[in-house]
Amino acid sequence: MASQSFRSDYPFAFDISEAQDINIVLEAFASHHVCLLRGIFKDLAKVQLEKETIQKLFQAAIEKSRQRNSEQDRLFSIRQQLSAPDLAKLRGCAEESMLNHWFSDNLTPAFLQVTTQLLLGKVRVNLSKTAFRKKSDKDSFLLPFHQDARGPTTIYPLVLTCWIPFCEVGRTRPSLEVIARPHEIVLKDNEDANGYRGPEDRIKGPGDDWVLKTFGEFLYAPEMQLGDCLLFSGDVLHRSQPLDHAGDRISVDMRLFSESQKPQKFQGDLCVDLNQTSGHDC
Ligand SMILES: O=C(O)CCC(=O)C(=O)O
Repeated sequence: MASQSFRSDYPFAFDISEAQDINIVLEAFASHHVCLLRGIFKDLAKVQLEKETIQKLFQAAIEKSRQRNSEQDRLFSIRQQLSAPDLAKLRGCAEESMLNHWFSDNLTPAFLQVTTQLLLGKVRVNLSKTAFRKKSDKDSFLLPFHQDARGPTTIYPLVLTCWIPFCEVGRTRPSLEVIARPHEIVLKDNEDANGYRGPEDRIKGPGDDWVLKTFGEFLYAPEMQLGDCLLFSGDVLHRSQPLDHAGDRISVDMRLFSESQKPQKFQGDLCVDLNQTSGHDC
């Protein structure tokens, strides 16, 4: 049985390192649309040792992804006409396939099981949407409340965000704050509260004051460390924890989706299978 986390004030927190039964996690996700999973790596000591390498891999992959994106803007009009192999060449990136190996080698079977069940299919990761955040990256370090994607009307999400800190967060380094409340009473499609135009309006967002006033009682700012992740569906309002004098923080946010339900907007992005070894275009 997945054991309830030591933080009993987070009704959505679970240690899955030795999980036999993930139903309890799935039930919590169905009601909160967010789960804090602890023990997501098979061998924490190994991950601790590899941290620096992983960070470099991510940084290189993200840098290449940014270059590809500006190239992509330029090529946008002709992109539709490119064949799949040409697109693959345009996007080929050794770091991304190495990261792909790394995730499949290091994540626990329980993590794969939870994500597979939530997405109702084989899990793919959109690496083009992944970010590795550091304080020195001033433009994107602390984000206000926003949603990553509009959720569908069922309880099952098309896109899951998987947020993994590579250091302790929540006290001196900013954690991720989430509004954990049932889907049907979170902002609806096209709702225009406080000028919020939708998920694309990421930086403007609905306004932190408005979110806190409206949903403040559901705000959680979990303390997390290496080996934990926050998994949530696209409709969940979240922001970087606004800590005073926040220290450097390294974290990764990945977008997971089901092979059988690829979101249109991921078309052409570089995606990898969570439990296979080669990268492909979406
Ligand atoms: O890492 C953070 O502080 C914010 C990440 C985030 O909210 C996002 O990328 O959607």
